[in-house]
Amino acid sequence: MEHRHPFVPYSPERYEPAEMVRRGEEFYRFSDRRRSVRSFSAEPVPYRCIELAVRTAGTAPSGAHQQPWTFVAIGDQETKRRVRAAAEREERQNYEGGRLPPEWRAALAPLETTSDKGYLEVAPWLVVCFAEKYAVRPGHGRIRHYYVNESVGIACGLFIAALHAMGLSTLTHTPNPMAFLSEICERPAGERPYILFPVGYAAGDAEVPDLVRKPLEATLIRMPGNLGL
Ligand code: IYR
Repeated sequence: MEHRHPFVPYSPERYEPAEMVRRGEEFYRFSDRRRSVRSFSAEPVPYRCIELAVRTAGTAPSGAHQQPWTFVAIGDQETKRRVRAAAEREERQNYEGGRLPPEWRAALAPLETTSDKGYLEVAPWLVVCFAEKYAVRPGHGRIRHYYVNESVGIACGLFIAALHAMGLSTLTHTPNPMAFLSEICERPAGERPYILFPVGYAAGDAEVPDLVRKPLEATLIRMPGNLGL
């Protein structure tokens, strides 16, 4: 951004320790109920929900506050069909054409994913997040963006959490390669497809693998000697 920002006071909420823990537990339990879904209901979802999820994504911190993200919402059946066809074309090469190295295939095997991406036509919305590697200002050329992957990753995390808060499901789908999304969504060269999110209600008969989350002891390491209550 060219202009400077005035500084304004900021006083986030404070809670008593017991209330902090209660709120943290509640948010954790809510987050722990979220699962990635590959089986969607075709039931329509209000566009307002997509707007709210993207507004939430846009609250993410970003390198130099450059906000290097753009979300494209696709609700049109014919465009969804084109996305599915292009994604499956690529994935057939991955799964059936031997493009996925054996080690990668082995890592995916427990999830039972295949080149069939039918959910891309069933979910009422496909939301494609683009990462803006650089901006183009007429007369200035390219303006480099910083920490694009970190910034866009955080924005996508918030997007997923917002959908979950509304009772909606999604999948962080990364068809590989996904350059076809730039073409279908008509995005400029500085933007790269980052994640394709089918968004909708989970199908009534949806099933998910019974995965176990890594325990806290393996996720958080407390170094000795630090202060803490
Ligand atoms: N993009 C492929 C393969 C795939 C890769 C990973 I890593 C996953 O966690 C899941 C799938 C596909 O969408 O099937």
